[in-house]
Amino acid sequence: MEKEWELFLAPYEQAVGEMKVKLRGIRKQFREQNKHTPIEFVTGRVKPVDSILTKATLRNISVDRLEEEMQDIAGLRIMCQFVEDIRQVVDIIRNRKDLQIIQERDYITNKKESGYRSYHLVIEYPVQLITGEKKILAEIQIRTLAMNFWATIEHSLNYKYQGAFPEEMKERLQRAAEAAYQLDEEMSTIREEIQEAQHLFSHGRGKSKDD
Ligand code: 0O2
Repeated sequence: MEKEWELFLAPYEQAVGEMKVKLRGIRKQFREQNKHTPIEFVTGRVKPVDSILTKATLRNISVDRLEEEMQDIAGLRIMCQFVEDIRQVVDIIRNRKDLQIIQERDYITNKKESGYRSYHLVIEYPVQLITGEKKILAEIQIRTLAMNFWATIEHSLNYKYQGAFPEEMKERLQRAAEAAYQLDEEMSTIREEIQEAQHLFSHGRGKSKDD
């Protein structure tokens, strides 16, 4: 059984690895050209088997339909400094020739009831295997650092409460989401000044090893 899962997940592992390199490459190009990079950092993961099974049960997805119906077995996350950067990242991804966007979910304009905000792209990505090409689905979540802060905390609390938040906690989280939204708004208004400062800073300090 374990071996079967390993084989099933191998193309997803490959896709996540490749996509991380490619998305980090976008950041690198901006840095090399001394431009503000719309990508602050990138993470990626393959959904653990127990989470796949839990989600499959919740959504009534049979195990032999996972490839077609579970869109986030391969997951990438792109963090941006400013809300405006999200649009730019989406445009860059739209123009790529090595993947195809098949769905977009804008939880920024339409935030979730929990307070969750992020821009989701479901893509079809071809991986080259020794048996030939295989197209897999992957989900890219694009969000600001403030949205990510909120989502990370809420996700761990969700784990603790198994989604059944006490009313007070739910309200606190909604208020925190609102505060994160306000922070993004404030940052946007001073964005140009921040960018100018960053430009001066990056010229003065040289490049660090993970730039
Ligand atoms: P993980 O890997 O634990 O993060 P639906 O949930 O029905 O609206 P669907 O098909 O699951 O729709 O896709 P959606 O909503 O576009 O993406 C689901 C993923 O978005 C979740 O993955 C989370 O990563 C993130 N997400 C969505 N809503 C919330 C939220 O309220 N709080 C937080 N913290 N994250 C959210 P999973 O499946 O939870 O897996």
